[in-house]
Amino acid sequence: MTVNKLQLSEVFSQHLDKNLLRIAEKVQNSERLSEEEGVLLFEKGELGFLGTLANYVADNLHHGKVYFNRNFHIEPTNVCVFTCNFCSYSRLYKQRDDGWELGMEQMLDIVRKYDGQPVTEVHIVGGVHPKMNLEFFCELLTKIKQHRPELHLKGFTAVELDYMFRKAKLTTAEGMQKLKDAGLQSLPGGGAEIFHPDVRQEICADKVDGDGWLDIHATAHRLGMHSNATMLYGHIEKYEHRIDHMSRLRNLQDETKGFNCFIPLKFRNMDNDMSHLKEVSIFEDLRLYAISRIFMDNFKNLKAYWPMLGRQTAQLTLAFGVNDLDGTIDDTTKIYSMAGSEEQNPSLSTEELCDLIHAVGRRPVERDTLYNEIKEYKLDDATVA
Ligand code: V47
Ligand code: SF4
Repeated sequence: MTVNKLQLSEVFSQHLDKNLLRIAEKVQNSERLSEEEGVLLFEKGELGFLGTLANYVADNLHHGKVYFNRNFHIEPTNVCVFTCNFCSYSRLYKQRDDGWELGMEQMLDIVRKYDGQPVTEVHIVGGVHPKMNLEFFCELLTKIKQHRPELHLKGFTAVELDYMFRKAKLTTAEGMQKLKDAGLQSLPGGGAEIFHPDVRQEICADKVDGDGWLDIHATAHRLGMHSNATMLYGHIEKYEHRIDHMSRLRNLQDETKGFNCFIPLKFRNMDNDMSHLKEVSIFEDLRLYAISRIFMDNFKNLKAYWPMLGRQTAQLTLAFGVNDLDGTIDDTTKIYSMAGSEEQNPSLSTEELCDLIHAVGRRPVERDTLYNEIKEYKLDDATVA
């Protein structure tokens, strides 16, 4: 017997939980999901169902385009005054012989290494060193801008900024303005972890709290800067905490429209104080990316950070709502290799990134930090520099 389309949709709607069906209708009508609906998706949404909805949202927004940028990182130090339990990267000041502390010239040498190469962004992020202060970083930004004015300077998590501003005895707005005047253009999304105090208290009690993180980003947005937002998932948090986190970001985005993208970061368990926790499965990663795409309706871009997920899982996320793979990186970050990622020396050429995206039927597009399109790479492009 042949089953016509009408019968199939009837079968489908009988099989689906009524509330999930209602969510699918809301997504189709571009209606915002409530926090309860977000939690329900985590509790009951099957992978295929979530993927279909997330793809629907992403395709409407991006028409198969997947963004990447050409960037490199500077990690000034891994010495840190804080003691986040999930961190495999940091060393306390008294153990600094076991870590690294780059001087001004060493960091400028990293910038000079890219002279003549078509990178558009430097991402500066590291531990919170008690002796690297606001003045030091303003000097660094000024010198990078003098050397290469067109390079976009994205730097410093809200955790680093909170410490820098407090030490300089400045308000957030005053401190941010100083960095902006020195050349800082946007903020990365790190330090957000999970905002809810019940979880934050257990995993990173001593650094800026959720409200403080949001306030720093709101201040940057009000000064005309853009920023990213992350969420560290897959440790002790519950579904409710994930949705609470996303909801707070969604609310701030309604107010300021200053976030460029949302980046879920998977907890990796090597060599840290939470190593006893198992990492979540790739299946759960994909569900989370899909739900993020469905729930975060005012975030245009959803990024899978491939050095943390591994390039194959990152490629899979492209079928679950992701439209951005970050950048070429060129082996300039250690945060995830030290936490046990399969990417021990993360670096992808533009050609490799484009191949990875083409292989799943998507359209690779190079972007700048603010998501202005630079170039689409077609399958038959002979050379990709
Ligand atoms: O805040 C630390 C995370 C973040 C672990 O904005 C860990 O474009 C997993 O935020 N397992 C810093 N995650 C990095 C970051 C980032 C990365 C890439 C792009 C952007 C962007 C921002 O790394 C920290 C923390 O959430 N992290 N340790 C770990 N063991
Ligand atoms: Fe320091 Fe950041 Fe590591 Fe926390 S996650 S210990 S703030 S480097």
